[in-house]
Amino acid sequence: MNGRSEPISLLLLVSDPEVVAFLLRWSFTGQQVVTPAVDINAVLTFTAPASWAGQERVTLTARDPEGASASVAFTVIADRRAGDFDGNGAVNFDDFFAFAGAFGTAQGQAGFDARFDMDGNGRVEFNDFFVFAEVFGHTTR
Ligand SMILES: [Ca+2]
Ligand SMILES: [Ca+2]
Repeated sequence: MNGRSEPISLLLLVSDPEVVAFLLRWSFTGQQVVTPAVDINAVLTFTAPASWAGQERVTLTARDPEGASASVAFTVIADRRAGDFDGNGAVNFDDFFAFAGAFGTAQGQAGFDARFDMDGNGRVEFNDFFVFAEVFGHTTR
């Protein structure tokens, strides 16, 4: 992410079409580095320092004037270069094979490489694969 995410229309997430978007109050929990913002058209963007690489789980809550609320959680991944393990500018099968070679390793074991531990929990496992799958196909230049 180059500082700012793709805009996300929250109208797609609102289940009550009778509620006009600008009557909803949006609030966020869980964010630390990223800054979520919702504009008057209920379009959500996340901003973060361009140098930041990582991910955060942000929960968005919409509250309507009657006090009903709904929440949705996002995982914000701030670095699209994540997953380009060989640094060739694309997240493709070569990276997948590198990832697959490290799959199942844990910190301290032979073959462990922190680059493949995409969620930073010390093990290369399915959660990391899901993160990788999300960036698969991206190009970085
Ligand atoms: Ca690559
Ligand atoms: Ca992991």
